[in-house]
Parts: sequence; structure tokens; C-alpha cells
Amino acid sequence: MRTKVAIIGSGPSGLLLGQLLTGAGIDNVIVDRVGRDYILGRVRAGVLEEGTVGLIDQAKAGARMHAEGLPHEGFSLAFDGRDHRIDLSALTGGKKVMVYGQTEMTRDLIERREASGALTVYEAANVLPHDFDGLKPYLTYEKDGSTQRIDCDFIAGCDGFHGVSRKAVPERSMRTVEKIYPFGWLGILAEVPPVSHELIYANHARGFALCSMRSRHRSRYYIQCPLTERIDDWSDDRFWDELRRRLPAHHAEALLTAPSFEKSIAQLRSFVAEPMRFGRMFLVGDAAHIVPPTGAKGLNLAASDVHYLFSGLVEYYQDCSDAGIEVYSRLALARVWKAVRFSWWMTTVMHRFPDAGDFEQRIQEAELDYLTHSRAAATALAENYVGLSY
Ligand code: RFL
Ligand code: PHB
Repeated sequence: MRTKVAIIGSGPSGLLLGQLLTGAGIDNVIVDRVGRDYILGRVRAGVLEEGTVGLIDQAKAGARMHAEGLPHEGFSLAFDGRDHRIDLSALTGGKKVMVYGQTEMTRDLIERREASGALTVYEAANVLPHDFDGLKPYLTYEKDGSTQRIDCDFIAGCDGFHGVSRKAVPERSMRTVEKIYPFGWLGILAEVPPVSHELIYANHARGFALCSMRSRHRSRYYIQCPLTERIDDWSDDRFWDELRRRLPAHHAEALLTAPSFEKSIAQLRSFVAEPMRFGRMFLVGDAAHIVPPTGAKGLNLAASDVHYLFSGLVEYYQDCSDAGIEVYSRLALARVWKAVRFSWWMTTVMHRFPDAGDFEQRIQEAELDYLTHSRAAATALAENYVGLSY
């Protein structure tokens, strides 16, 4: 088989890139190691920046998102027993974020792809990129007992943090930077109206908590937990009790509960691999970088990478110019590092660190006080939360 762009991974970055390329007449094939149902069963991000919304529209997959997604103009920072609202729109000249689940966005993109007739190979084992240093890269994978080969002009490694594309790069050609945080997030989904119509990021002596949502009748809640915690030790009742303790009293009293239908623990990590281009292979999204979820940036960074790469590939095919491809890594990384900084900062401000002493604790309190009393400080938070421009 031959295509122009072979995409490894059918997550948000692979699907978004694939749909934009298809729309521009640039043929592409997506190969994923898991199946369609598995991909649609993953519960992850929930907050989309306007730039991400614009790219989904450009991929012609935005109709349901605009009908069912919830535009949010602010969120609450809860501490000292009360809410402190961050008015995103007032602080950023009218910008908003869209609360719409990654699972739904993925479903919309998959359906668009199926309607366009572009090929996705699911359940492909042993996917491997080859010869991306030269002019004729190709992918191999195993399916139905035989080895298949896709020849292409470019490979897009959209295969997430545990994928093969980054691992295929010789160590000497790549620099990686990593920070692991000393706690995780225990998250649940439940079919109940959210406790508040806006997100609540709570800093409490017992640890961080986040009240988010997927719709007006489906809630997504998280609590900070030690890394040693086991999911089986967390009954729904224990989770709800702990969440209530970390929220201001009026929210704790209003909290509606129901049996959870998803429960998982996520580790928090900052990670960047540099550069993001190796000859004719590009790393995109979580394959190149991970941020802790506190700033809601992971999926949005995957989208901004796609924006830069798509522009470069269009320039290559339509204007016969390498210029956009040459600058992909530099442009993407400049934005990535600002989001890494913001996610680290918001994680540091909102969580209780097990090794924090009195000094760190008092600095955190001063930071929260400053954020909620200085328009300049709140503006910096809001500008980053709604997403820096591309
Ligand atoms: P994905 O989504 O991991 O998709 C990668 C795809 O590649 C496939 N794959 C392979 N295919 C072939 N061969 C292999 N060897 C392969 N290895 C993997 C996988 O099956 C999969 O289909 O990466 P992508 O597309 O770069 O998208 C990144 C986002 O998924 C991620 O950044 C976000 O989910 C992060 N994130 C959040 N981001 C936000 O912007 N806002 C949020 O509110 C937000 N909340 C979150 C989050 C991530 C979380 N977890 C669990 C990681 C909340 C959580 C709890
Ligand atoms: C979510 O809804 O899953 C979510 C929202 C905001 C975050 C992280 C996760 O910062």
C-alpha cells in the first residue's frame, strides 16, 4: 500500500491530522494497535480551547460539539472555604473554553473519517516506522497473520506517550526532560448533574479536588491521592465522602451522588522530547509531551501540534516548499513549553505536596491570595487557561 502521510495512532491527534489532510486532498492512512470500540471507551480530557474548537470545525467534525458542548466563561478557585471566580471572558477580551469530552470529540472525528472513506487500520500489531532518515520512509505492521507495509512520504507519530514512534528514534538524536509529581488523581464519572455549572478547582488541606462535567447530567470528579493508593480500596461512598470534605460547605451540601461508571487513577507527569521532527517522521501530541491535567492542556497541545504540522504539510504539497516542515518542531515546542510551564505552575499552586514545609505552604497561600486580588495575576492565569495563540 502507498499513501502520502502514514499516521500511527487513532487518538485525537492522529484523527484530527487525518481529517484535516483528507479535507485538503492529501491522502493518509491511520494505523492503531487497538480497536474502534476500545478507542471510544477511553475517558480522558474535557476542556477544549477555542483554537482546538476551530481545528475541529476545520475538520468538519464540529456540529455535535456546538450543539451539545458547554461553553464556559469562568471557573472557581476554591480555598479557605469559599469560591473565588476567575472570569475568563472578562479577563481575556471575551474568550471562552468548551466543555466537551475527548471521547465525544474522538467519536465525531471517527464518524467523519468513515464518511470520507479514508482508511483506518485497527488492531494492527507490532507497528514500526522505518527509514524516516531517508527519502522513502515506510511502516510495517502485522494483521491477520501477515506482515503489511505502507510506503509513504511522511510518518506522523501520533501514538501517545507509550507509542513506538518516539522509541524508534536513536537516543543520541533526542533529548528528554521529565518531572514526576508525588501524587496522582483518582477520577470518577457518574450520571448526576454537576455540583456547579462551572468547574471548581479546590485547594484543601486534605488535598486537591476538581469538579468537572461532561454534560448537564454527567459529572466528572477528581481528588488528589497518594501514588500508593489502590483503586479497589476506593468504594464510591469513600470517594464521595472525601470529595465533600475538600469542597466549600455550600458545594458539599449540594453535591448529588450516584454509582460511578468509571473510576481510575492517573499519575501526574511533565515530559518533553526534543526535537519533534526526525527527518521524515514527526512526533505529535502525547507521543512528544505530557503535562499534568491540572491546566487542561494535554489534548489542546495535541491540537496545536496538529495545526503546525498540517500547515507544514499543506505548504509541502501545495507550494512544493519545505519551509513549514522545517519550522514544525521549533514552533510546536515553543508553545509546548509555555503549556508545560503553566501546567506545572497550576499543579504547584493547587496541590498539597507531601514534602512541603511551612515556607512552601505559606508561599502557596500568598500565591492564591495574589491570584484572587490582582487583576494582573488573574489575567495571566486566564490567558493561559483559554489557550495561548498559535
Ligand atoms: P492518545 O490519546 O494517547 O492516542 C494515541 C493513540 O495511539 C495508539 N497507539 C498505537 N498505535 C499503534 N502502535 C502502537 N505501538 C501504539 N501505541 C499507542 C493508541 O491506541 C491511541 O489510540 O494521544 P494523542 O492523540 O496525542 O492525544 C493526547 C490526549 O489524549 C491527552 O493529551 C489528553 O487526554 C490529556 N488530558 C487532558 N487534556 C486536555 O487538554 N484537557 C483535559 O481536561 C485533560 N484531562 C487528560 C485529562 C488526560 C488524562 N489521563 C488519564 C491521561 C484527564 C486525564 C485523567
Ligand atoms: C476533565 O473534565 O476531565 C478535566 C477538566 C479540567 C482539567 C482536567 C480534567 O483541568
